Amino acid sequence: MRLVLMGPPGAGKGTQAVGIAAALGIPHISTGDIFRANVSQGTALGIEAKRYMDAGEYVPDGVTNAMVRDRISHDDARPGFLLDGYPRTIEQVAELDSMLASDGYKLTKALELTVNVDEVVSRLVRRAAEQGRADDNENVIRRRLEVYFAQTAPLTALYAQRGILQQIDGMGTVDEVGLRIMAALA
Ligand code: B4P
Repeated sequence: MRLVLMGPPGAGKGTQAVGIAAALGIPHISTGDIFRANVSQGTALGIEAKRYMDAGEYVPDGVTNAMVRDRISHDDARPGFLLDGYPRTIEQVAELDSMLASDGYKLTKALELTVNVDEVVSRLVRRAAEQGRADDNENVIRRRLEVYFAQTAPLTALYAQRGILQQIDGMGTVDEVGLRIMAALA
């Protein structure tokens, strides 16, 4: 299975991806997690990514694409993978297609978690209080949502045209959403 998990910030991508990847025995590859690990280690990639993340903007495609190309070339990703938060732009979609095509593969499914805006804002505000993530303050959350709706939401139409989009209701408890996802993948 070669899967992508999409949805606005706070939709539950990172939350659900852990369980899906474990159930399917494939690695969970989160571009946000890789950026945050680099930020905390103070690498050159982390220093560059932090500028964009703290402002709620996307890290430039060139940087993100190279990072994903490298990650999915690792042995553990040969049988399949779950990409969480990638692709987020048209250029990333094209780049992912080319990464897969060079090995003779295609995406199996694009899963989109749908949630209303009030719910995602309240989840992220709650996470800000619990974890203090730098990009979870209210102004940055608003900007992340704008960027998502301008640049990423339209991508789901591309996957719908290909017949691989599966929309999943992301409202409800973590367990309820998880059961819906596993039913969609069965
Ligand atoms: P991400 O790390 O992907 O952050 P996110 O969109 O906010 O989603 P996340 O996975 O963390 O949260 P989730 O919805 O699971 O990206 C961060 C930044 O990295 C981006 O803004 C960008 O700058 C950069 N970046 C990443 N990928 C990029 C790319 N491809 N191109 C360019 N830049 C990129 O959960 C949110 C909260 O909701 C959690 O606290 C969770 O506990 C809670 N929650 C989840 N499900 C719930 C439920 N059912 N009920 C109640 N709470 C729930």
